[in-house]
Amino acid sequence: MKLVISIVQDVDAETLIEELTKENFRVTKMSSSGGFLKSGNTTLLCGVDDEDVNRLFSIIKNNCKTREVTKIVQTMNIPGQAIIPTPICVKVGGAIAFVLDVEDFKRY
Ligand code: 2BA
Repeated sequence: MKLVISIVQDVDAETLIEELTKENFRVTKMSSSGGFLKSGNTTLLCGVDDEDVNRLFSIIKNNCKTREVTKIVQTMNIPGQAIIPTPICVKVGGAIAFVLDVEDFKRY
């Protein structure tokens, strides 16, 4: 068994969870936020049998889009001079996924 931890954008989360549930995956949703953009995202935990991992990934791929987000960073070109807000563009997602081996799984 594997534990797949996926980090997805909030806008994709509800549809993705619906699709996963329809396909009989079990999902735990956690609210999270990214260290770089400091904005909200969604972390999903899915415990899956090894043979279902690829099917899970194809559902994630089909439901998570890559988007460009503009972040304003404060830059100071010369020390002591004014701080200039500078927009930078970053590509977020579709999804980040970590796959962990599960040593044991119990449901009581
Ligand atoms: P954030 O940390 O808010 O990052 C959002 C996007 O900003 C990233 O998209 C990436 O394109 C860019 N980015 C992140 N750190 C950067 C840096 N130091 N310099 C320049 N650009 C940077 P994604 O890679 O698709 O990541 C989306 C979210 O997934 C991240 O949100 C974070 O919450 C999580 N994540 C990504 N990689 C991770 C990792 N290795 N470990 C833990 N969480 C991760």
